[in-house]
Parts: sequence; C-alpha cells; structure tokens
Amino acid sequence: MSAKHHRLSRRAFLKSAAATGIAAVAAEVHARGKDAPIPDASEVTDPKAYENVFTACDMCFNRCAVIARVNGEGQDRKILKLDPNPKCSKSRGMLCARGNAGVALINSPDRLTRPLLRTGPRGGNLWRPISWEEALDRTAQAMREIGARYSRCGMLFTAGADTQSRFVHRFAEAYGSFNITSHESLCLLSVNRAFMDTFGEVPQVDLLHCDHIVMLGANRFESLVMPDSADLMQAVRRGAKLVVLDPRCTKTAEAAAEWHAIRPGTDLAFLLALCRVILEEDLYDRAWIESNTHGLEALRAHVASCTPAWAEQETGIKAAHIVRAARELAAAAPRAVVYPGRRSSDYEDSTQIRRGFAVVNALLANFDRPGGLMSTPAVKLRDIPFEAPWFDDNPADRVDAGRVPLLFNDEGSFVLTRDAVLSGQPYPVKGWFIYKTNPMGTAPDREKTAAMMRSLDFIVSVDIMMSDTAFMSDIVLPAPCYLERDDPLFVLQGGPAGPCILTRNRVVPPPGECRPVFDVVKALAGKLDIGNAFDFTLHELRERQLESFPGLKTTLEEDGVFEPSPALYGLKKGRPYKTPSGRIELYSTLYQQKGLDPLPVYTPPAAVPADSFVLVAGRTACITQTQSQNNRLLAEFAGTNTLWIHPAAAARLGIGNGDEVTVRSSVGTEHLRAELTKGIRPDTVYMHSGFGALASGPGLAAGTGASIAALFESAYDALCGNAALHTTRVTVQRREGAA
Ligand SMILES: Nc1nc2c(c(=O)[nH]1)N[C@H]1C(S)=C(S)[C@@H](COP(=O)(O)OP(=O)(O)OC[C@H]3O[C@@H](n4cnc5c(=O)[nH]c(N)nc54)[C@H](O)[C@@H]3O)O[C@H]1N2
Ligand SMILES: Nc1nc2c(c(=O)[nH]1)N[C@H]1C(S)=C(S)[C@@H](COP(=O)(O)OP(=O)(O)OC[C@H]3O[C@@H](n4cnc5c(=O)[nH]c(N)nc54)[C@H](O)[C@@H]3O)O[C@H]1N2
Ligand code: SF4
Ligand SMILES: [Mo]
Repeated sequence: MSAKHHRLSRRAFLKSAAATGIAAVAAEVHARGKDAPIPDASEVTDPKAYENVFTACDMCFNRCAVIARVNGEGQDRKILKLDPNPKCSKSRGMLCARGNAGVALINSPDRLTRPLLRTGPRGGNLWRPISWEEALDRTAQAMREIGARYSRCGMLFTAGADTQSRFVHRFAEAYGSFNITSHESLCLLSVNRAFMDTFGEVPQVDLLHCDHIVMLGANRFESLVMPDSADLMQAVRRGAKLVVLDPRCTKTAEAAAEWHAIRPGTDLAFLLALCRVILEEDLYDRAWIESNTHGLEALRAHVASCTPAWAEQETGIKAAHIVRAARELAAAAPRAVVYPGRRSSDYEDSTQIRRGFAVVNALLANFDRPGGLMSTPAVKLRDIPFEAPWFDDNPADRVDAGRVPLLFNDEGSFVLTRDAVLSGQPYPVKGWFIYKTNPMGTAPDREKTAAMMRSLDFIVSVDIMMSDTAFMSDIVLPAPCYLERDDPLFVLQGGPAGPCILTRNRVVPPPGECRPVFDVVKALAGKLDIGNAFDFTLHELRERQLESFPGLKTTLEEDGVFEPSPALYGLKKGRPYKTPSGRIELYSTLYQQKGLDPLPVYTPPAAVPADSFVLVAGRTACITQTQSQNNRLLAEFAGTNTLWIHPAAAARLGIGNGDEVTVRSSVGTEHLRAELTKGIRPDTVYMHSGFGALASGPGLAAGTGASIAALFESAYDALCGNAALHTTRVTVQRREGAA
C-alpha cells in the first residue's frame, strides 16, 4: 500500500472528519468501503490546508449541492472528501451514499482515458487507441457520409440526463436531424403527459407540509428524489399519514402506516374508486372544484360503476380500506396528496393510469396550495440562443412519428425509434451519437437494442466508462466525470424548498485525454461547417448566465448556491391553467378532440398464467441505474441483485432461499440467486435494476447479477410511446447443477 493511497481505518477517518468539521454521518460510506481508493486525509496536518470547491453531485439526476474538500496542485490535486452544501435548500443539506461515493470515480481503473476505435467485429472487444484528431475526423466523415447517403435525419442523437446534454441537442439541430431521444421515454414521459394534459404543467409536490400521503408505485426512501425524500421523512416524523401501495414491501412501505400489496397494473381501479367515494359522499370542496376544474359531471358519471367492491376484485385491496383511504384523504385535504410519482414506464396504459393520479389530486383541491401539488415558478437564465435555419419544429419528420397520438416532439420514444431503425421505415437511420446514457442496460429487450446497433453504419459513444452501449460502438470518446469539468449554470426546482441555481466547478483534473462533450460537439461542428452553432466558449456562456440575476455571481462564489426565492403558492390565482379549457381538465378536451378516451378508462392487466409471474423493477438506495454497479464504495452495500420471490411460490417450484434460479421471458434468460420474502405478492417477482452488465470494460460490474433489461419485453404506452416495463411475464426455475 503506497503512502499516497493508504486507506484510513474507520476511526481515523472519523477523527480526521471531526478535525475538519465534516459531518460524521457522511463519513460512513468512506469508512466502510474497505478496498476503495480512499483519499489520504491523514496527510493533512493543518485542518485549514484544504480548499473548498462548490459543485453539484451527478451520481444521479438530483444534482445535490456539494462542497468538495481538495488539496494539492496540478495532477497531484486530490479530493479529500465530498460534503453536502448546507446552504442548498433543495438538497436539504444532504449527500446520500452515492453522493459520497463519487470520489471512487476519480481513480477508478475502469475509467476511459483515450479515444478508442473498434478494430474487430462490433461488440468483439478489440480496440485501438487513437488520437482525438483521428477520432473527430472519422466521426465527422461518417456523419457527412450518412447525411449525404440517407439525409441528415439518418443520424440519431441520444443524450442522457445532464447539464451538457443541451449541447448535444443543439448539435443535432444544427446538423439537421429531428431524431433526438433521451432516457426520458424510458422513465417519466407518461406521468408528464398525464399531468400536462390535466393541469397544463407537471407539478411538484409539497410533501413537507402534507398531512396525508398515498404513494402508489413510487419508493421515495430508496429511489431518492430531493427534496421529496427528505421532506417525506420529515412529514412522517411530524405525524403525517403515509399509505403505500406496491406489489412488494419497499423501505418506504416499511416506514408507512399502511402497506397494501396491490395487484400490478390495477392502480387506476383503486383511483377511480377513490373518486367515486369522494364524489358520492360529497367529500370535496365544491366551490374550489367548480371554479378550477372542467368536467366534474362527466367524471361523476364515469366513476359511478367504480365501486370499492369492484376495485377490491381488481386490486386485491379490501373495499373497506379503499373507502377509508378516500375518507382520510378528503379529511386532510387540501394538505393531502396522491403522490404523482416519477418513473411511470410501466404499462401500455400508463398515461391513463397517471391521469387517474392527476384527477384524484384535482378532487382534493390541493393544487397550488401548501401541502399539495405545486405549480412551478418560472426562473430563467440568460442563454446564447441559436436557431438552426433549416430546423423548423416538424414532429412529423421524426422517424418515430405517427405511431402514437401524443408523442413528445423533442424526446420521442426510444422504443419506437428502435423499431423504426430496425425496419428502415419510414426512412433509414444509420448513425448514432450517444452521450451519457446506456440503452443497452436500461432499455427493455437488450437483444433488440443490440440488433439495432448491429444494423447501423456508425456509432460514437461519449462515456466515462465502457458501458455496454459504448462496448457496441465504433468510436468511444472518454469524458470527464462531474468532478473534473466546469458546467453551465442550471436551475433546479425544489418544491417547497424553492428553486435554486447551481453550477459545477472543476474540482480535479480529468484522467488522461478526457474531453467534455461541449468540446467534442464544438470541434465536430467546426469540421461539419456548422461551427456558427457553437460560436462561443463555455466560459462566455457562463458569464452570460451569471448576468441573469443581481448578486448571482457573488452569491455563487460565496455560497455555491443562489436561491431566487419567488412566491411558491397561489401562482395560479387569477391565471388560467395551460390547458385548452384554461381549467384543470378532469375531462380532457385534447383527448376528446383526438378521439381518445377523455376520462381515464381502466384496462384490466392481462391475467398471469399459473406457472408465470409479473416481473417488476425498482431501485436500491446505493445504486443509480446501470452507472454505479462498478463503484467500489457502493459495491460494498449493493454488489449484486437477487430475485425476490414469495415463499409459497418458491415452495411450489422447489426453490430454497439463496438457490440459483433461471428467469425466462419471451426475450431473454438470466440467472441469479433467489431471495425468499413475504414482502412480495405470490404472483410477482422483483429484482433491482442496474446489474448484469455484459461489457468486459467495467471490471467490478461484469458478470454480477442479472440484467432486467435483458428480460423486459419492449411494450410501450399507447398514448405517448413511453416504455412499458411491467407488462413482462416470466417463468422461474431452480437452476439444476448450480452451487
Ligand atoms: N437510489 C436511487 N435513487 C434514484 C434512482 C436510482 O437509480 N437510484 N433513479 C432516479 C430516477 S431516474 C427515477 S425515475 C426515480 C424512480 O423512482 P420511483 O418512481 O420511485 O420508481 P422505482 O424505484 O422504479 O419504484 C417503482 C415501484 O413501483 C412498484 N410497482 C411496480 N408495479 C406496480 C404497480 O402496478 N402498482 C404499484 N402501485 N406499484 C408498482 C415497484 O415494485 C417499485 O417498488 O428514482 C430516482 N432516484
Ligand atoms: N430495467 C429497468 N430499466 C430502466 C429502469 C428501471 O428501473 N428498470 N429505469 C428507467 C429510468 S427511470 C431511467 S431514468 C433510465 C436511465 O437510463 P440511462 O440514462 O441509460 O441511465 P444510466 O444507466 O445511469 O446510464 C448513464 C450512462 O452515463 C455514463 N456517465 C455517467 N456520468 C457521466 C459523465 O459525466 N459523462 C459521460 N459522458 N457519461 C457519464 C455512465 O457510465 C452510463 O453509461 O433507465 C430506465 N430503464
Ligand atoms: S440524491 Fe444522492 S446521488 Fe443523487 S444527486 Fe443527491 S447526493 Fe448525489
Ligand atoms: Mo428516471
């Protein structure tokens, strides 16, 4: 063990943390990561001998505010510790386990450091390091050829959640392709669609001041969303009632007053029955509903047959519980919410299911009021605008257009785009620019994604590690992680914490030859004669953004966060909702015009055959999607996944706890260990997503656990094309001959 990288014992670490005034709780993760390259804080004899750099976490999309404690110069500069920035209200002075473990990205042996060119068959793991000049020349050349041969829409651009993704979008527009997708059509587009079409916007939630929360299909104590996760904890401690409906007992369900193991895919039956009880028993604020909503009588007629007894048949939740849930929600209203949720990539009718969420909230009269759903205050940063002259916003030209009636024009649908690429219809797409997203690990039906990639002429991936997607590419470009680059300023909405403005300042230099994607697209734009789209430096953009508010620059320098503190409630007073009727649409005028069901119509899920299970996905608090499975510190807590299965179902199949099992769907077969638990319905199995990487790149990750992306079939939401992950049925068998 070299002196430079010697590891701290838990006691020594806590002592040094205390000496530097660092919260002991945040030290937990460092202290337990035994094999991790923990920075040697004991070398710092003078507690003042470190510098604070303000930045923002990027271990998930929440972007909690961070203070990095750093010392040294140049290539010797190192991070001693990452701490939460207590001044940031949105992150509630918190940095989660993953946020702490961001330091493990820095010296990870899995980091990409040089541009790589594929030299063998695609996915064959044969690479040659090349210079940046060669990598950019080859990429520009391939884009020129694809543009000339198939039209510029023959290039697909996909960028994940990030503050520099905007540059990839700008690059695509300047190049002249309509085909841009992101992780969003695998995540939350159906919830966005439903709430936009009901309220005219996607609301935030004021859990902090809420007294009664019904949470369906969301897991805020493991799937962290800030400030919701912290605020829910506060609310529960204060005595707010939390009711969780989930086919399995999550950590959120464990902390709730009630957990109901709902039959997967039946949430809308529960919600329609809630509406019926609230309307029939006259439990709503008539004056508020009449002045704010559209379609009350149509809704009343629609839910007349949705009795609690009917909903019990569908959901498996006792009618008496449904009636009580409705009465308790109504009694606490408007400080009561049916939590809208985030990931809604579940069913083919997810948009209609989420319309049900929206409609119940409307009946609780909670919108734009403390303890309810919140309208989003407008906070805008100055920008360097660019209008591509040939890019008129023409959704009909997207390759995935016309398959669903309510496609989001600027996101599209990854699943539908993949089908279009594979079929070559309505036109060929033959090139792919991928930034910071890993569809091979996160899109359903991995084999289909692989087939799509094999069908392309050219693929370039920009990543920090060799993800399975990068692995299937032709050119892989190494990127700096969030601690190694400056980013533009960005606005984050924080619900009851209010919006804030943050930025990322480079904390340490990147390894090897990593370049931020801004530099990549700027250089490519120059080579493709569209350099005018990037006629500025990142520094110039930041300077422009810093002029957006008086005091922004100095406050960011001094505190690392700027909170503009606009009004948070009563924003809709005297203002129309951004819907066709100007009101909250219980009855959707837009859907009626398009010939769709204007009220949320319940579709019962397909029956589960006796020998099969519904497969559902979710998260653990120590893992983010596929991106942290090879983080050494986090692997200590969550190094693999298991198959949750009910003991009764396991007994029927002769499966014991810890046995290796084979899980089969119509598109894939995976192996992992069984975990017997009464915390799941007997007709459902579950595994954490984010494991089962194929690539031989990520050393720690390869071969750990099963890939849920390999098992999920590629169904999609009928209205907006969001992926529908939970429609897949699987069989489970004990794996004979396995240890
Ligand atoms: N630690 C951690 N935190 C994260 C992330 C992460 O990767 N790791 N990712 C972030 C992202 S991008 C997102 S979108 C959010 C996602 O956060 P959530 O929206 O909370 O989504 P999931 O964690 O996928 O949880 C979905 C839950 O729905 C349950 N479920 C499945 N089918 C049904 C059903 O039909 N009805 C009901 N009522 N329940 C059902 C599943 O068992 C699961 O527990 O988390 C964010 N926070
Ligand atoms: N089975 C299953 N599938 C799911 C989900 C699920 O719960 N289960 N959840 C869905 C949801 S909610 C979401 S949001 C999507 C997420 O889907 P993705 O966006 O594909 O998510 P990640 O797996 O986090 O992939 C992020 C990629 O970015 C790379 N990366 C990380 N930091 C940087 C950086 O600074 N620069 C660059 N260039 N690259 C970086 C990582 O190495 C990784 O390859 O997945 C969806 N798919
Ligand atoms: S929730 Fe955790 S991983 Fe996500 S941004 Fe915040 S600290 Fe980072
Ligand atoms: Mo997501």
